[in-house]
Amino acid sequence: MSTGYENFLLEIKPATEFGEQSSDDLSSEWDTDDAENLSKQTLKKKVSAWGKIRTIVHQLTPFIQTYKKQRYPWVQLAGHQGNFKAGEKPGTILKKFCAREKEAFEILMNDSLRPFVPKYYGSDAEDDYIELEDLLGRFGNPCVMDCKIGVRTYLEEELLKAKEKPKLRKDMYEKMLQIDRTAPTSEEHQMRGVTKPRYMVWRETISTTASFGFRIEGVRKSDGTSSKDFKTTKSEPEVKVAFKSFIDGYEHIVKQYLERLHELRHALEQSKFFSSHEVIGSSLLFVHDSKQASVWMIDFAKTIPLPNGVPPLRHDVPWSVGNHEDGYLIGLTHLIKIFEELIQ
Ligand code: I3P
Repeated sequence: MSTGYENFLLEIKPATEFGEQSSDDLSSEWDTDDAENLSKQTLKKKVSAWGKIRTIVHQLTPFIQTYKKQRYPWVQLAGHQGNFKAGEKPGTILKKFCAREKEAFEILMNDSLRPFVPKYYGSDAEDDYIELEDLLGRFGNPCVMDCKIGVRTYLEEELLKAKEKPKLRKDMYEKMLQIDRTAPTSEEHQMRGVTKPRYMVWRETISTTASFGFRIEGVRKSDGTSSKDFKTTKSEPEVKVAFKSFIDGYEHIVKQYLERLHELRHALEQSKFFSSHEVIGSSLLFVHDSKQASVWMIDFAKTIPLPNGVPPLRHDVPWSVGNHEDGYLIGLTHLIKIFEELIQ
């Protein structure tokens, strides 16, 4: 695919997630404190204005609107390009700058995990973007699958922040409703909002995150069709159906995926980066065409060094507040098991 994996990622988000916002950047409208200060009428006006923008952008740019990290849909409406754009050098992409991700890549370039992450070429002078290898460049009409790894998808610090100053996310409440109208508590229904950790934990339990340590975020097949309809894919048979569909017609390359996953596990065991970082919200990107298959670790915006005094992480033990464990290896072990069973 000549356009790079940013386009794949742009495509796979469903329209229903268009209202996604960052708690850091955009949630003030939904903060309890702020909401209290607004009259009901003002709040109603704001919501309906938002709804209109959402509709317009949805009609004009149905794919770009739903990009994973896109938290400024009106910015898209104004022509901004979202989190990714084509790199200036061939074979590269530019990803919206995130200091944590930049720091992670800087360390990863000198770590045993280097062959398992996109090459990092630095950031621009203004720190607007980081430049990364386009992982799809070497594939012809690739099939791509994004699996978010770990038993947990929020940082311990997010949890702490939410406890100290709970913020209500209306967008997350609405996303919850779209999947299960009975999921919010009566109090949440009343407030028409949920906190981010509450939503994230709920998402973990309705999918395979909490049980298997990974979940499928999106799949794109070589015929160009894509789906992100995996939020409630929870049982092993359901995961296998999705994986089978992903490799349908390419069964001969599954062995390559397995080899790569075993190599990754070995590299993780050697990695100083891995033992010293809480890896949250990071994905494994599976890419294959008719000749080759490979897997990379991507998305390090929520990968952070352990605080002083916390012992190196094992990544294969349960999380409890304070131990910073993320269950990354629990997820990898399950993925390997499922691919092994698919070969059989
Ligand atoms: C989103 C998903 C993202 C998360 C985002 C959520 O939920 O969990 O990982 O971003 O939070 O809305 P969903 O997949 O159900 O749409 P981060 O990982 O960056 O926290 P956000 O809306 O605050 O960006």
